[in-house]
Amino acid sequence: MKIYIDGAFYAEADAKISVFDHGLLYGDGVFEGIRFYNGRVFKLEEHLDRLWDSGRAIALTMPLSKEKMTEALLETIRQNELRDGYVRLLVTRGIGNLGLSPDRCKRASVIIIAANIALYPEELYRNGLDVVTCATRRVSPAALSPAIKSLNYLNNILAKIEANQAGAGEGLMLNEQGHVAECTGDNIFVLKRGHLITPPISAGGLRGITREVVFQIAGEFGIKVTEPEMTRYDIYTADECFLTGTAAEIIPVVKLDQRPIGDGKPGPVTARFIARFRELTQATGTPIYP
Ligand code: PXG
Repeated sequence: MKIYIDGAFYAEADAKISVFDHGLLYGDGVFEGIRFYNGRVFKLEEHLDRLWDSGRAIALTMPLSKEKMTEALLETIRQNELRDGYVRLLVTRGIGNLGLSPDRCKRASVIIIAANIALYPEELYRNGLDVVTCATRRVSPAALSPAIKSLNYLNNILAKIEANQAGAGEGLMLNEQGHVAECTGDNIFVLKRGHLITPPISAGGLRGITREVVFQIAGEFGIKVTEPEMTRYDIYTADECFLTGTAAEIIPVVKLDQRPIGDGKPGPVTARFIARFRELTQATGTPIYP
């Protein structure tokens, strides 16, 4: 595997960063998880736009232009001779001292890792996921906006530990008011009486790029989507439910807190969204090998 760090490629064993990097010392940095399919990067511009927004929100100056970042990312995939996989793109605050002020960090560092993704097992797409509600609340937007895709994922990790301990596939996270925010690494949708609902971003979720694709597909299908404040009741009483994320793509949910959703099997509308999503990932995106 060849890993990009600040303009050069390194073998896995040599791909190292300083222990004084504030990405490590404080989780001070931003990132994106991006997929490529069939020789094309899916929704690359959208991911870079979000990365830039995350950077601006934490007052981090990007060390590369979007054009240079695009070229670095495509070249990393080419160096690894991959056509299908996952890219982790990180921008850390860079090397500083042991104080938490970023003033001493002269230059942000860019790390790009391209790999074959460990996909969720295919049977989960056929059988659906069990989800449990986590006691850990999504961090308040008044403290740290959950719209920032930062290297600080402890809030999500603590919730993920709860989901793992419960033997569930994902954990549902509520905000401080008890409204549904999102799952630990995915957005959530439910279908009720033919309409889709998903929590508004203001409830404390990430503006997921897969979520945006679901809005687009819903438009094609003529299915109405709204973003009301949601509670667990809306999920318990739904006809269908699914999660969206770059890693998970679109994955059916069949249980929340041991209550079967709908008939307890992945729903037919969910299946149509999964099929259309797969068409889009196979046929659209930025070509890697011109
Ligand atoms: N919410 C959160 C908190 C996320 O981290 C999503 C929603 C979905 O967004 P996209 O843009 O991917 O549709 C994410 C992103 C993993 C993993 O390994 C998942 C994400 C990030 C990092 C790792 O499962 N999901």
